[in-house]
Amino acid sequence: MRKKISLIGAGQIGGTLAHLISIKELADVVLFDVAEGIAKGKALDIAQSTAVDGNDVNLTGTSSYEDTKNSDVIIITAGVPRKPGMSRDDLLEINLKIIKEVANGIKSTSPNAFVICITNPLDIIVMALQKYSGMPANKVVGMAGILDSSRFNYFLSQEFNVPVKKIKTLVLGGHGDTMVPMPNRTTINGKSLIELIKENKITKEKLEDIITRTRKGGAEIIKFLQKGSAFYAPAASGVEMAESYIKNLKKTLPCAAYLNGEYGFNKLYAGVPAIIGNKGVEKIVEIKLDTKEKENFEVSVKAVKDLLKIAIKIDPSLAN
Ligand code: A3D
Repeated sequence: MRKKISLIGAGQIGGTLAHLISIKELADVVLFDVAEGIAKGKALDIAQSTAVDGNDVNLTGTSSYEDTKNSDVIIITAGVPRKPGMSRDDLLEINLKIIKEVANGIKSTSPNAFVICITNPLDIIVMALQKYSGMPANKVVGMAGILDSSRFNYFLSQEFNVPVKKIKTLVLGGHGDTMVPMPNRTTINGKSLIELIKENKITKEKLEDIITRTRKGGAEIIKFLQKGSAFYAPAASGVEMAESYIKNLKKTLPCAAYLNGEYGFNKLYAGVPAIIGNKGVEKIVEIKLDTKEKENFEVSVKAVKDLLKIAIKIDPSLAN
């Protein structure tokens, strides 16, 4: 039987997710949105595109959680995106309310689903989603690290004029301005960035510029678009996580996962490499960080903790 993926939020990312999933024939798709017409309209449009491509999947649109029942995977983008000049954290209050509603909608209808959250501010919203829904922490993850790493990868490919496939990157930490791109773990044609600096193939300053551009990768796109934020690359990243779960690929993917002692942190979500297979997050991969990397990671996690304090002020139940 074909798998079922429900997309909560049928906006820019939700629609793109639906299209990518149908092209890959990964699963049947239910597009859910409070704006029912958008969900139904996009589902119908994409369903008609399957007849062009010959793809064998069903797509439906709805505003009833009943229709998302027994989903294998749920990807959540319900919420409000940033406007120019806004930080991800500015979305906290409104998106917390929305995520509570979503958690109530999915917990009884799809208690066994693998849930991928994309709504910002990511690390706190995924944490709230897990608490509100009571679903197991290994089945509730956030998408951010794949996107941040792919931005770092793309900028490096442009700089070195090397295909993206020849580059391996990793970005850790929270999905915010303190995210931690990892030059020590980044290789281009198998050579580490540190070696490439030594060989004068790139200056430290240029690399710093690329790291800053990666950290501000979302804002750069928002400034161009003026309305809405990035959606193609975020959707592609969400699909990679869903595919690894559905096909039990056990890929190691950077994502916002629940830490229970790993990296020295407890009861907190942060961006780390995690193995995703048919049991959800099967293992958090603990890579040995050097002093500088550890320091940067701690700064990033502190930013997540600070935002959690603000979230607890908004909703004290999140303290438990
Ligand atoms: P957008 O196109 O506005 O779509 C959001 C959709 O959510 C809209 O269609 C709304 O009608 C719908 N919605 C609002 N409230 C509810 C609700 N209670 N239940 C169901 N649906 C609801 O936004 P988007 O798709 O561009 O972005 C969605 C979210 O993803 C935003 O919070 C963005 O900030 C976030 N985002 C995260 C990343 C990460 O890397 C983590 C990247 C890009 C965007």
